[in-house]
Amino acid sequence: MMQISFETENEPSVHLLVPLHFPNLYIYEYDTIFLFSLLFYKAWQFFLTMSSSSTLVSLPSMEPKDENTLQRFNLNELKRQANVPAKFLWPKVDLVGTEGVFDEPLVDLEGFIKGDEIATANAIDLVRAACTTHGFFQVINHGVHAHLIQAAYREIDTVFELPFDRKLGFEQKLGGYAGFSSAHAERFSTNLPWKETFSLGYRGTDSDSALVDYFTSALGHDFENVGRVYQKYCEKMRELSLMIMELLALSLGLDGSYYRKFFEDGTSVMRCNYYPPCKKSDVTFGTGPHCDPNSITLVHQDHVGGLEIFTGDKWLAVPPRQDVFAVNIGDTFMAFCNGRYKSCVHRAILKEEKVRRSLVYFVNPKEDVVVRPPEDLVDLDSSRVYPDFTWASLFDFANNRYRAGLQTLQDFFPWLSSQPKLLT
Ligand SMILES: O=C(O)CCC(=O)C(=O)O
Repeated sequence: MMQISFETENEPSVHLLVPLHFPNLYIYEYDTIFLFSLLFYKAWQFFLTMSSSSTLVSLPSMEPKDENTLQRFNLNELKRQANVPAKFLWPKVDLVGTEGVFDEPLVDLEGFIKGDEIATANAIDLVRAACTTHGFFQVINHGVHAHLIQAAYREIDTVFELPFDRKLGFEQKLGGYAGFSSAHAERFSTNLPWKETFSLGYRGTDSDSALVDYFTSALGHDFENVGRVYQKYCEKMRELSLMIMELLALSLGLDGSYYRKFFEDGTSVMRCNYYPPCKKSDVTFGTGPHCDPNSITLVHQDHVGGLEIFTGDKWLAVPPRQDVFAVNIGDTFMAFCNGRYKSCVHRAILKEEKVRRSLVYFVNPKEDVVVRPPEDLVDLDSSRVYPDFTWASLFDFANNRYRAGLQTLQDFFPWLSSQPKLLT
């Protein structure tokens, strides 16, 4: 289930409870007839918006505020308190409990890497089944050394352990994506995630010392080794992501090299998540339910566990394994394959007593790449599920004008059609 909020200047804020993928509508708070009329009106507005580039568009999930009016929260102090500030409380509709454990087979990459045909065919079948059902699978024997993964956790811990004021000194700026963030409170003021993050951009074509330079300029020479480790880690994530792009292409019946070309010089974002313990873990989230706007995401979670995916109308816990990477399909890949694969709905829950960490690598195409499915994936009746867009325009929307959630693409296209300069 998810909550859709409509808010315009002339209308009250109205909330509809909509099961994911919209098979039915359930309603609360307002009179049924009024709501269905409003829904019809909204659908009509949406239609008009899609057909006219001059229509003004309201952005239901948009919440950026003036940076100076937003509060900052030091979670390492707040974690000791029995209650959490109201801004961290999530609406009841989102607080659905975990209903099982995700136990689909792991995708073994060893045979694929070595060129073994049977192992590759097996991997392709697993990927196709997972991506058409929920957009999530886990890979093993991926070629990323356990020591490197452990070093990545250890090194970023030294950043999270810095005094709060020092971390605020390299806080993520509005409109930017790199730096420190506590609860994304520099951007949002409600439904805050209970976590600290440190993010950086990575482009495979940059110099071999780009991340060393980044860390030393943000934090000083004591942090050179953090830069070295993340330089190596991101290189490995890039290699792995290109391998997965190949597997995804094959699983869609395309030439294995089809998607690689869009991602070889893309700017990916590495985000390290640090989730302090939370005494109110039943009413808060580490990361709330959402789909990633980017193409695919490679996630490593530490031994504590907390990653969950939504599939078969249930939230399932993904048991942590130190030897696997989880792969989420994101909105952009969903568009790249004409909706054949689903963008994965996922979240991260908190522990009352334990710190949890995860390493998340968001894979993006080059900014000016036009996201368009290959002809082979456009059905016989020529239906395109999504119009063309550039990654730069979706990134601008999702990062600067909107709060990415469960329906980012649905809200993005009306906005895009109101921006003639951005239309491809
Ligand atoms: O921490 C996790 O396991 C997932 C985090 C996530 O989905 C995110 O940072 O967008």
